Amino acid sequence: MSDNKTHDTCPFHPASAMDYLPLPSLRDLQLRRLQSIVSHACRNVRLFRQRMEERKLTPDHVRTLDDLSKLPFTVKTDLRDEYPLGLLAVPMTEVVRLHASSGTTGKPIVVAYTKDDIDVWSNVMLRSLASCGVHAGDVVQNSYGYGLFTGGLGAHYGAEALGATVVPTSGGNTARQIMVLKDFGVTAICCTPSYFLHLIERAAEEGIDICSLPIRIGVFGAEPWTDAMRDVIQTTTGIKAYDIYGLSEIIGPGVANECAQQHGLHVFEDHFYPEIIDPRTEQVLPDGEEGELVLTTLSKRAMPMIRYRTRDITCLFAEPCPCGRTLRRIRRINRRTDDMFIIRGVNVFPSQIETALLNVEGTLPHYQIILTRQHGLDEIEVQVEVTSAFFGDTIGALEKLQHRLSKAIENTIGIRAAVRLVKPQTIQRSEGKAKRVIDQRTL
Ligand code: DLL
Repeated sequence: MSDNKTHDTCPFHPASAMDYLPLPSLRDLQLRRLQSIVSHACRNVRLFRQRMEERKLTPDHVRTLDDLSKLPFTVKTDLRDEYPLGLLAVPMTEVVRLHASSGTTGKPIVVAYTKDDIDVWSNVMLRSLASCGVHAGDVVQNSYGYGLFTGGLGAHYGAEALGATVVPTSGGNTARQIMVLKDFGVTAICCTPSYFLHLIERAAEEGIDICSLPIRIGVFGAEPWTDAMRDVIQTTTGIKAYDIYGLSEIIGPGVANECAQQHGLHVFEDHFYPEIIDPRTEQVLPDGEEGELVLTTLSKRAMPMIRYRTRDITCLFAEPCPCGRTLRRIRRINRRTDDMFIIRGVNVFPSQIETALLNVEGTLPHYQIILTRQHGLDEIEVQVEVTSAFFGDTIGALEKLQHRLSKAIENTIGIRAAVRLVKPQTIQRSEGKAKRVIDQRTL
């Protein structure tokens, strides 16, 4: 990493005190909030009340945090079925904001916030940014999309609450983003990791070396990205790249965030209670075991989510973090139960391919996976950009690289993939979440 930038400790923000709450107080707070939110949801959300009645449960059955495991799950299709606002738990007069997440198919899901919910969101976003080392006086370029997507406004309110200066560039208009990055004294940026890679590339084309700019922090999320991708970003720009996680159904960004250790994301457990379940048996798994993350909102009033199945795969680290936060951490999320594809009977996640590709010298972090079916047989082609230096090399050298990549993928996923090396800038760039897999198989 470049040593042009200082990554020193930053002033402590009082709101971050909740990150260090002694465990007995935290568990006590969680239980009180859980009991209150379950009563609220039971009183005001028909679907939840019905499901509780079917199980012969009342809010009084929640006497300990472990009792949470008796409660019914909520899933994404519940939000679709109740479109737009069937899960609303307060009168519309108390709703100050709606967001929506489009997903890949069909109707969007709509989420609602009261004024207090917006304050909770700003609080967890403030704490997220603070745990990445952002502080008052920082200039934050916010390139998450503003609009129905939660990224833009979520990061905006958090950065303002922290006392930082926000530059609300939103997504897109890359030339203007680069101008802002260069001219406005930007010290931190919020965007998807794939869009930041695009910014790095475009800046380089304009002869701008990000290492020489004051920017020192990136707060990247909304899509999976690997440690290999983090290494690329940190070494080419000298910034520290932090992972931020969240989802619209729970609040937006700010459900969990990395600290300076960059080893797992602390869940803001005073507001979101995490469980890990086996997605098949739906049983709760012990800390450390991998499964599907299930989240319960402990404070959100407009649209409480009880045991929401995120489909994100991770595990909980219960051991204390050297940073001193008492909040449990989740492992970085690079898989969802629904982004796995099956090719010739083998389960594959795009992140496995990303790690294999980026460990081989000469590749760029831009790739796409194309799945086809030819004569009844599934085929996988991985298109990956290679550096101009490599591309200008001899055919022999390119063939060697292709072979090395194909081997690296085979060693990781156990099946052979066709690798197509493409010139820099060939694969379509995204301004928001990158699309890694194109499945052309007709099933
Ligand atoms: O992506 C909220 C967000 C905005 C998070 C900005 C972080 C930064 P949705 O559009 O509802 O909300 O998508 C949520 O995106 O269930 C994950 O599958 C994925 N996701 C979000 N953050 C990460 C991350 C926003 N850091 C879905 N790593 C989630 C991996 C992530 N996947």
